[in-house]
Amino acid sequence: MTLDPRYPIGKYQVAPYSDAQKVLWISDLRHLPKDLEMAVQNLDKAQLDTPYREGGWKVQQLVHHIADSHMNAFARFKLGMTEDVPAVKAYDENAWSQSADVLETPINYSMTLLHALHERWANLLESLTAEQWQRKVFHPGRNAEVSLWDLFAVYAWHGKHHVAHIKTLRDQKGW
Ligand code: NI
Repeated sequence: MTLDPRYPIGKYQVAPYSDAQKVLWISDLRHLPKDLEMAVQNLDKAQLDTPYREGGWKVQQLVHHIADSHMNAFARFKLGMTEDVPAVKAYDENAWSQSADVLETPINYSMTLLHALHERWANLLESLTAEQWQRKVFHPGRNAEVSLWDLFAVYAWHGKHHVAHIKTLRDQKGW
């Protein structure tokens, strides 16, 4: 079997709502900043400027991308909680990943951001009732209404997906 280097842990999977699944995903979300911090530990500038695969983003971009993505995600959850099926905003993640803040800001700033953001986000998600998990947003990228639960499936996976990119690169390079 050939592994697609873009998907080291596979694509995200939806799962039926359950308390057990929720506890697991919230735990993944809470631990993501620490997991990411460990994945980038002791990487120097040249290593951070290495693409995780040919034609892919550099480690530097991956870290800032997770922050960009999860700031948008947090806003989507808050909108979904407080408005009736709000349209959420799509964004051009490739364009965002080419801007100066991503290319030049040391990654520890996004690490700090992610530690704070994930604490807020996990606390928000822990407060949701089973009914609130079924609240919906309109996702223009999918042209469909998506429940907060199904949205969560994406983000519980998303951080681990990018951490796996970094870990795979380190394994391949022997770093
Ligand atoms: Ni991503």
